[in-house]
Amino acid sequence: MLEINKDKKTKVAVVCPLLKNSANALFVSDEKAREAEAEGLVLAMGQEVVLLQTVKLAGIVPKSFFGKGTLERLKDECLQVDAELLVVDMPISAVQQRNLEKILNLKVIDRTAVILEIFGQRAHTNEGKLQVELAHLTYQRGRLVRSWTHLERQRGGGGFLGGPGETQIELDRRHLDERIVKIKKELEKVRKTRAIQRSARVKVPYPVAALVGYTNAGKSTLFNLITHADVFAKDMLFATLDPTMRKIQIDKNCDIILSDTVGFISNLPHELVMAFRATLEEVLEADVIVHVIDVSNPDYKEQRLDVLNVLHELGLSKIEFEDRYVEVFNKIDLLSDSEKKNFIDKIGHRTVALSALSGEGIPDFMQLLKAKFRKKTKVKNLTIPIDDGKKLAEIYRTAEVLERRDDGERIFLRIKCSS
Ligand SMILES: Nc1nc2c(ncn2[C@@H]2O[C@H](COP(=O)(O)OP(=O)(O)O)[C@@H](O)[C@H]2O)c(=O)[nH]1
Ligand SMILES: [Mg+2]
Repeated sequence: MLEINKDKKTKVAVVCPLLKNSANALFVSDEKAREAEAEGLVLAMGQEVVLLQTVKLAGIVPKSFFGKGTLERLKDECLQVDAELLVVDMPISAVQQRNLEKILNLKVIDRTAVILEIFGQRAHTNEGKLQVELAHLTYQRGRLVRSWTHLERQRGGGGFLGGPGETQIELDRRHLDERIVKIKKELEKVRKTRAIQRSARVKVPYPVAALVGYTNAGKSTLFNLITHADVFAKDMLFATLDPTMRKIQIDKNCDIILSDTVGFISNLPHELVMAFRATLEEVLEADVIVHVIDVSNPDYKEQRLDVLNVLHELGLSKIEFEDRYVEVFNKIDLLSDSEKKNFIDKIGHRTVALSALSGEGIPDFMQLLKAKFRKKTKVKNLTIPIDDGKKLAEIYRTAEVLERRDDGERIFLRIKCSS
């Protein structure tokens, strides 16, 4: 795991390598969108971006990933902005990482490590945590294979890079393998008992709306805008437990929890797919799923379908979609008037176009949420002791009281509340 100081943000330089003549080196079709995503990942990790650039490469240098010229320039630029960490937005080998760190005199991590860090910070459930740990161990294990130095040494290349000897690597590998086996067993167990665990889990006492969508779609911006605008967010019942969950009042007598989630990531390294899906399992438990789409991203259509496919694969049925799903076309402030009209025209009973930055369309979004949750309200009969003022106050705050009478000992209530 990365050693990150919780009180102070780490200054991060982000480099997106772009390989010439290699189609699959492109994660997304647009350089700017890719940079934005790489930046978004570092922000999601809770750190600060001080340098962000795309570097075009003719090829990868086996020893140090980048060539000499690029490295000299990078070193200079990192120094100028006081960078403390370099993120390479592509997988790099352990050897390349070690050499880059030496040359640049900076800690260096790759894209996979960044994503692992985010998942590690955000995994809540047992299964999620185990999946992330498994992915982490697999990643570490892969990085023990020093194929390049090994070859160099066989060829008489010197082995000047240092690092652990082969015996140490064998030991480390065995140790990792043992832990991997152990975690896989635990995962099996967790999966078997998952149904039981779910029902036993402390239920959040309010209905939940979960934000999903690609990294950089604007989920956190929307989350912050809505939860800060609302005075009821201030008593942040769950803020201490989890900063990605906040209570908001969307209507009189209707409090809900809004939950920000780990974003979808383009070209997710395959060893992280299971860990990511485990984090999404929680989303499926939400009462309403809010899919945030960045319509200014040239890939937004593919991304949208991607999210829908994964939600379906995870078990969200088409029928459920009707009342549990809301689609938000975000960043309409970046569109031309005619483009914008296109989205406004599509607004329906489960879609809304807005800008989380300018606030345009936010009232429509709140209306839509309200409508989704209104459907979920139920009428219930309750009886409470007449001297339980606290409970009574709570009921009045969270529900609509339709009828009230008492017999001197008990209060009988007929209320309308969210399920
Ligand atoms: N122009 C514009 N930028 C936005 C809007 N919403 C979010 N952003 C920007 O998009 C970037 C990613 O937003 P963020 O909320 O972190 O995305 P997340 O990864 O989905 O949580 C940030 O730089 C935001 O300022 C919007 O409506 N319009
Ligand atoms: Mg976010």
